[in-house]
Amino acid sequence: MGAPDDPLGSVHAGIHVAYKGQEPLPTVWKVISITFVTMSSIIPVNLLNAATDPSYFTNLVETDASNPTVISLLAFDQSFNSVIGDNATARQLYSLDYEAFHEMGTYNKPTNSLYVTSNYDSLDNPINITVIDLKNNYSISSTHYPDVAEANGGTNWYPPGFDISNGTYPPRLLFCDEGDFHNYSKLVSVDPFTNTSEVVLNTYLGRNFSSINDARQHPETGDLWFTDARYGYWQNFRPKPTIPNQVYRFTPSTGEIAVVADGFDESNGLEFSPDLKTLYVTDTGAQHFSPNLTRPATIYAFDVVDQRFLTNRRTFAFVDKGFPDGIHTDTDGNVWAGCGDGVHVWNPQGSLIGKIWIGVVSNNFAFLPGAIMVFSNAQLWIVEGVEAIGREVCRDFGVHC
Ligand SMILES: *[C@@H]1O[C@H](CO)[C@@H](O)[C@H](O)[C@H]1NC(C)=O
Ligand SMILES: *[C@@H]1O[C@H](CO)[C@@H](O)[C@H](O)[C@H]1NC(C)=O
Ligand SMILES: *[C@@H]1O[C@H](CO)[C@@H](O)[C@H](O)[C@H]1NC(C)=O
Ligand SMILES: *[C@@H]1O[C@H](CO)[C@@H](O)[C@H](O)[C@H]1NC(C)=O
Ligand SMILES: *[C@@H]1O[C@H](CO)[C@@H](O)[C@H](O)[C@H]1NC(C)=O
Ligand SMILES: *[C@@H]1O[C@H](CO)[C@@H](O)[C@H](O)[C@H]1NC(C)=O
Ligand SMILES: *[C@@H]1O[C@H](CO)[C@@H](O)[C@H](O)[C@H]1NC(C)=O
Ligand SMILES: CC(=O)N[C@H]1CO[C@H](CO)[C@@H](O)[C@@H]1O
Repeated sequence: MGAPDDPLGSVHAGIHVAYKGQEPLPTVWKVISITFVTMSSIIPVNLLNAATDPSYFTNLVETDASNPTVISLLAFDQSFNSVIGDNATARQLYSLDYEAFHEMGTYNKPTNSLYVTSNYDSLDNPINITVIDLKNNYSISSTHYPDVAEANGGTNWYPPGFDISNGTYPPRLLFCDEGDFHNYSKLVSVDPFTNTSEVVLNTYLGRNFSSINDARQHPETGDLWFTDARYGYWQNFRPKPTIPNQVYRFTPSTGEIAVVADGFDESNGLEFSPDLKTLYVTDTGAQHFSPNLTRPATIYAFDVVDQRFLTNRRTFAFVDKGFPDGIHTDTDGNVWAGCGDGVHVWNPQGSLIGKIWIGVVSNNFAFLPGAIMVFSNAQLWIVEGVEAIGREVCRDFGVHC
């Protein structure tokens, strides 16, 4: 793990692995390295120079992709300084020998922890839920929950009957389970305080989903909006798909389910604008588990009509590096997505205004009050002193914004 000659020092932390179900709860203590990398101030990008110099960005910032330790804030537009915060700083929290930090990144107030899914490894080593304890120096542990086979994205979950908008924090997490050769792909509700779970949805009226990828709950209707893609099939842990890649809307109180958008290569992340009038959907078609750069690496925007339908599909952004995966908006309507070299940020008009650059893939990230945690699989990074406020942060953390 950490380089033996690590000049920045390292600490030892314990990782507690709790496997649920019939199995006992083995505890595995591992030595990990926590490296602190202080960041440079915001680096301005000269777009006119970049327009005629294909190597401009290679020369601007670089990192060792096999052991990334650099994190930079790149301003493609001056407005990025006030969005990220003039005094924002960033550091690496973890560099592990397995990919603990991949997707989700949902906060649960009763446990004061952030829930992150690990990357897929093998059927013998199923995807972990990595629990980051925010009250205890970001210490991490790995766990599995009943009924959750191979989790990917997810969100906070207010079951029917809970008042979503009254500031009561959600007691449950919703996991998008990609499934495997035996288990359905499904939405599973988990109470991380009691470690109990409940299957919310595992079929489209009798037909199987392929690999449910990510979900959001509409904060006014309570409907779950989610995407389905083929990654379990591409990664050889799901059967051949029998349904297109689509966006669905599910009403948990009645069981009604509808397809609201199709025509994707790989429908992946999704997120509402803060005024709930726009839905953004990322298409990661450029990656089927072999990359193909002529397929989509695109964020599409739709108008949300009557809180139920999508119209006016348009190309919001095409990313210059990798593909846009997990996506979140802030309270000013800026759109943030995990991409091939870090987190990219667009204003609501679709102009790229900045990047949290790490030089390697970031599949997702999470807004905390005044901070952003960036997931790059084996590494976890934090940007502190952030001005932008995540769309759901005030509600989820129960803080006044
Ligand atoms: C940033 O730091 C400078 C110098 O310490 C300080 O004057 C300024 O108020 C800070 N800005 C914010 C937004 O905190
Ligand atoms: C789950 O976590 C344990 C350590 O806590 C690690 O050994 C294992 O490889 C992880 N599995 C995955 C798929 O990340
Ligand atoms: C948190 O971790 C840092 C880095 O190892 C250490 O300096 C600090 O004392 C820790 N704080 C607590 C409260 O454990
Ligand atoms: C919010 O709504 C829930 C469920 O309706 C209720 O139990 C709770 O007391 C409410 N909280 C506040 C602060 O109004
Ligand atoms: C649907 O998935 C279940 C659970 O994996 C499986 O038993 C069933 O055969 C699948 N149905 C079809 C039509 O593929
Ligand atoms: C739930 O699991 C966590 C580990 O993720 C453990 O710390 C906690 O004690 C468990 N709670 C119960 C009620 O079993
Ligand atoms: C890349 O994808 C395009 C569009 O699907 C396809 O026509 C092309 O054959 C693919 N190229 C390779 C090398 O697979
Ligand atoms: C997490 C989970 O529900 N896993 C199940 C997958 O399917 C096998 C075979 O039916 C079960 O034994 C597992 O419990």
